[in-house]
Amino acid sequence: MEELGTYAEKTWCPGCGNFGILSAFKKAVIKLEEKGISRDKIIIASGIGCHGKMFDYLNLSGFYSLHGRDMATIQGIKIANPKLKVVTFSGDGNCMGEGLAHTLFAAKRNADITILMHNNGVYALTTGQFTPLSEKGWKGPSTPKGSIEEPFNPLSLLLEAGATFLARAFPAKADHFIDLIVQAVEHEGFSFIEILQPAVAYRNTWEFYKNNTEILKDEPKTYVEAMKVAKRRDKLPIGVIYRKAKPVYHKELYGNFNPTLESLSREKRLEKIKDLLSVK
Ligand SMILES: Cc1ncc(C[n+]2csc(CCOP(=O)(O)OP(=O)(O)O)c2C)c(N)n1
Ligand code: SF4
Ligand SMILES: [Mg+2]
Repeated sequence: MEELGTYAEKTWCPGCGNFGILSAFKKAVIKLEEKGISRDKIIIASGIGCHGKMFDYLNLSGFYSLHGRDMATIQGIKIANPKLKVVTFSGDGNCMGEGLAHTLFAAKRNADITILMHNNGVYALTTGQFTPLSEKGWKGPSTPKGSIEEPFNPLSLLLEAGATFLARAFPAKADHFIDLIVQAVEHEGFSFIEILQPAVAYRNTWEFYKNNTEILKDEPKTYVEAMKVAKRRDKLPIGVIYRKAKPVYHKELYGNFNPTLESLSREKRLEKIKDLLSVK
């Protein structure tokens, strides 16, 4: 566990839900290793925000991306070397605001990536503006009279877009959460976990989620059932909400080819280019 951490000082607020996400992810990496996925094959990325500090605190290879561009970054890494498992830590603003188009298109094409979305319902690092996931009426510095917009529902939105693995997690239910991360990374295709993450400084939701979440007893079997569960609001279901086997983007694109491991020599590339350009 310890060797998965780094020297970087943790600058999250005491009590922040991100601590639980960091600890769960480290434990999930160890479980994945026990299942044969070694840590050098797990590549991480992040967007910009409080969630992005996950990148500083994990001793894993990857790419600290731009705000909203981490979904594109890990898709690029995956198609360059399909042998790798690629995971991004994405904020709700990052994933559903600035980066929404990347997120939706990754789901549409069933890119074989994992998005762990820290849903704190706020642009936390930039001090508390509303995001596309803040509830109507939520008051912050940019919405002093309350947000006048309805939020997106990330799970129903991504289900509609074509996601093949969708789950919701609450870090206080640590073992349950770790198991969901393992399943999401193992899944072949687009996997997404909405993590209910209290941001104590701006939106302290610990008590609310403790009282208003429940572990799903039965995983929905169909798209219609999953949509119903994704839209539930009385109690927020946590667990796997949808899972489906479907061909993945990189295999549809070039079968089992691996551009990194099977790259051609310069001479062979030039030969191919000449061949392509020659008039037949
Ligand atoms: C292109 C671009 N736009 C805006 C910003 C400023 N910015 C940095 S972090 C952030 C908010 C992040 O919110 P979220 O993704 O929800 O992450 P959190 O801090 O809540 O974890 C913004 C708007 C930026 N860095 N880059
Ligand atoms: S501002 Fe919110 S998300 Fe950021 S470290 Fe503090 S509690 Fe955590
Ligand atoms: Mg946020």
